[in-house]
Amino acid sequence: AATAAARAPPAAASQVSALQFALSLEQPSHEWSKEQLREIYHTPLLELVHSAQLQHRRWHDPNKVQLCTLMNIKSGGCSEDCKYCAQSSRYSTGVKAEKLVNVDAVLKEAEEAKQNGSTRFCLGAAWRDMNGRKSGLRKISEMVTKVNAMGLETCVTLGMVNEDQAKQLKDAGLTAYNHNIDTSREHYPKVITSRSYDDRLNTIKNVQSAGIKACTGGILGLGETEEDHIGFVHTLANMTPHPESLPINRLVAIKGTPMEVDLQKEGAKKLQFDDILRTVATARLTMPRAIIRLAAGRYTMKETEQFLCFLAGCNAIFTGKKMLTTMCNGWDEDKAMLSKWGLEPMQSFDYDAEKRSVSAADSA
Ligand code: SAM
Ligand code: DTB
Ligand code: SF4
Ligand code: FES
Repeated sequence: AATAAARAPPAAASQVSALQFALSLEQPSHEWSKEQLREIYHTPLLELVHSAQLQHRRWHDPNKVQLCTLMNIKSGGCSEDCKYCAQSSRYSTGVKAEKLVNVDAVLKEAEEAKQNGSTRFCLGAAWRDMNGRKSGLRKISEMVTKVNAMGLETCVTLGMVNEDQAKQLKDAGLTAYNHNIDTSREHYPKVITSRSYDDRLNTIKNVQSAGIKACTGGILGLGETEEDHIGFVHTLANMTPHPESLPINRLVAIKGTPMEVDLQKEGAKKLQFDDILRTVATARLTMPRAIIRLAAGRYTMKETEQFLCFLAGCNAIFTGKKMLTTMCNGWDEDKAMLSKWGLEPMQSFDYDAEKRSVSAADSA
C-alpha cells in the first residue's frame, strides 16, 4: 500500500496538465473551459509565474516593453454610471465636463510623447457612444491620421461604436480601439447598469470586424472574487481573435464614486497583489500573443510589484504626465526603471502579433 501511495500522482497533477496544455499550444486556443482556467489560476504561485514567463518567451521578445501615452481629449460629463469612474456626470468627483480638444493640442502632446520614447498614443473620450457625434468622429479621424503620420501607433477609446463608425476610424488609419469588459459577466451588473456586458462585446466585435485591433481588458479591485478573475479571463480568452492588447487596471478609488464608498464597507473584498499576479499570468498563458498592459493604478505599485508583473507576462505600460484623470508614472522614472532592468522600448509597428510564430520564437 505504501508503494502504491508513493506512486500515486501528486495532488497537483491536473493543474500541471492545464498548464502543459497552454504551454504546448502552437496556435492560440479560443476554447478554454472555466475548469482549465481555474486550474491554471490556482497553480502554486511560483510555478504559475514561472510557466507564464516560459510562455512569454515562446511568443515575445522577453526584453521588450511597449510604451504608450494617454491623452484625455474629452474630459468628464459622461452619461454612464460606471461606479468607479471619475468622469461620470452622476457623481461629484470634482472632474469638470469639457469639450473635445482641438487637433493641434493633440499633435503637440503626441510630439512630446514621441520625443520621450512612447510608440503608441491613445486618445480617450468620456462618452457613452458615438451616436450623433458625426463632427466629433471626423475631428478624431483627423487626429488619428495625423498622429499616425508622425510614426506613432494610434488608439482611441470613445465608448460604444457601430460598424460604420468603426469603419471610419479604420479608414483614418487607427491601429487599436480600447473598449473593456471590465470584469466577469457575473460581477458586471454590480458595477455598471447603463450598458450591458453584451453591449460591450458587440462594440468589440464591430471594431474587430472593421479590421482594427481590439485593446480589451478590465479593472481589478472592484470588490470581485477570485472566481470573477477567472470569469474575466475566460471571456477574453474565448474571443476570436484574442484582444491584441489587454489592459489590466488596478482600481484607483475615486472620492465621490459609489465604488469608493462600497470598498469602505465592512466585509468588502480587498484586492491582494497576488490576485493581480495570478490574473496576469493566467492571461499570458491563455492569450500568448496579447500585449498585456499595466494600466491605471500602476503608480500605486512598488517597483518590485511591477517587476513581478513583467515576470508574469506584462509587456506594456502607460507612461507620461497623466492617465485620463488619475496619476501616471512619468517618462523619466519609467526610463530609469526599465534601463536598470535591461528592458528596451518596443518600436512602433515592429510588433506584428499575427506574424509571430512559435517555431520562430522556439528556434531563437
Ligand atoms: N468612456 C469610454 C469607455 O468607458 O469605454 C473610455 C474611457 S474609460 C475611462 C476606459 C477604462 O478605464 C474603463 O473601462 C476602465 O476599465 C478604466 N478605468 C476607468 N476609471 C478607472 C479607475 N478609477 N481605476 C482604474 N481603472 C479605471
Ligand atoms: C484602459 O483600460 N486603461 C486606460 C485606457 N484603457 C484608456 C485608462 C485608464 C484610466 C483610469 C482612470 C482615470 O485616469 O481617470
Ligand atoms: Fe463614461 Fe467610460 Fe467613465 Fe464609464 S468608464 S463613466 S463610459 S468615461
Ligand atoms: Fe491604447 Fe489600450 S488604451 S492601447
